[in-house]
Amino acid sequence: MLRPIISAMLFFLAGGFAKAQIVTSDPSDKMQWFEDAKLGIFIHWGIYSVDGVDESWSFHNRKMSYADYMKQLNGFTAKNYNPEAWAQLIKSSGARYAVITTKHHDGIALWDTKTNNMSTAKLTPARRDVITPFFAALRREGIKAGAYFSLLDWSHQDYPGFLKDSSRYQIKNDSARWKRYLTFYQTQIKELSQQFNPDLFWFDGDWEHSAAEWQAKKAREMILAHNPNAIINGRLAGYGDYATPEQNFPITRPTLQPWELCMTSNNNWGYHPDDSAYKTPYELITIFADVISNGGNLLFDIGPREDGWIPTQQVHLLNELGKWTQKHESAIFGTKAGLSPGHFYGPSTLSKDSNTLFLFVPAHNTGKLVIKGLYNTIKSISVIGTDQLLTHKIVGKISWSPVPGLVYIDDIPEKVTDEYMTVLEVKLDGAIKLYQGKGGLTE
Ligand code: FHN
Repeated sequence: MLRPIISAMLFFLAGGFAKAQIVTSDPSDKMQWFEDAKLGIFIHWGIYSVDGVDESWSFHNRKMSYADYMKQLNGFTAKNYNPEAWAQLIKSSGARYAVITTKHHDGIALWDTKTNNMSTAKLTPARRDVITPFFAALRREGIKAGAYFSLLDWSHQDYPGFLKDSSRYQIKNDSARWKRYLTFYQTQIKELSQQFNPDLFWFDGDWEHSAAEWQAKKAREMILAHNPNAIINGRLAGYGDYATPEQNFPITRPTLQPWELCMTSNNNWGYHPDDSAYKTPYELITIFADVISNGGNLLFDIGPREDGWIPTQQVHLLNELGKWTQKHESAIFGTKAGLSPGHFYGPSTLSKDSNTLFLFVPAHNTGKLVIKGLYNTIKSISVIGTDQLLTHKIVGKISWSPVPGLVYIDDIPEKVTDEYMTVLEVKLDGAIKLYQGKGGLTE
């Protein structure tokens, strides 16, 4: 069976980079692991982590000169890099996949590309390809491996863009030069395919050109010719498999499924020692719950230092997240999007057979919870990770009306609440059935 072909679908998200759509004719189940994964860890690592400046954007935005930016090549050592420890940390967070920057917009490849000398292997004291050992470590841990790749390359002499508000040339005036660039980036994609066979290609930087200019269809086909199961994110100018909002939480549930929200742990993607605006574990966990409640995945970013050390605050966030995901595994993995807004004030998920509803309640909230429009009979309500059962009552059910009453769940004893988010398991008498009428008694 082939996945349906849905082409030219765009959705726009306030404040985020705008496009995503689905175009696919690949094996029908190739998205399954991704839909079940729920959590991925994003890693922005590159020479920008030497001085702790904005990844690539610092020279592009003229915050520093290109020459000074490139001096960071001399400081990228990877001397404390322990890919196995990274993979274990990722695993312990509960994440099922990881995505690492194999090349950001600055054009410095983290693998030993044969296309030019712009790599950590050729130009930095690290003198090595840092991607191979990481992918191997991830796979040993059973974690899917994703390759972030910037289509645009502000360092490449044949790429039109360089510094903000300027360009090397216009494609229409020098198509031969642009063709050389296309060959270059497509050769790099082939290298990534052949050397690493990524489970996920995570493109970025498509916004500077159209799908036709990028030859996006060809790039997609090249990847799938090598591995028909490879997943491609929604930033290949219209030729990806899923939507990728960034930083901004979609206010309305994305209609295009699956989707993935990528988000920083502080306010930067890469290592930025001057940025202490870290999310708290509570914020991270409530955001994560909100994402899965809406049927998405969270791709949560960390930015290691040039030597491979991961900032303590980021390790702390992943550890706390890990404790929570482990405790609430049944409510997260193997579930699907929960109740649509209006039925419950908060995130929720549903077991795949829809017989169990999971309700996510912010820390220390012991107050009465209400479910609206539930036709089912509740068999039991328990607090995950404890032996606590909760009682409930139905309010306002008229015997002769088909409209269900309101379900009031009795207080959660303080002693069984979770430090971050308590999760209730609500077992139903069958697949969930919801009333979505306007409130009339005979509807
Ligand atoms: O410009 C990049 C940015 O540096 C970062 O890599 C993020 C991650 O999604 N993507 C781009 C902006 O959309």
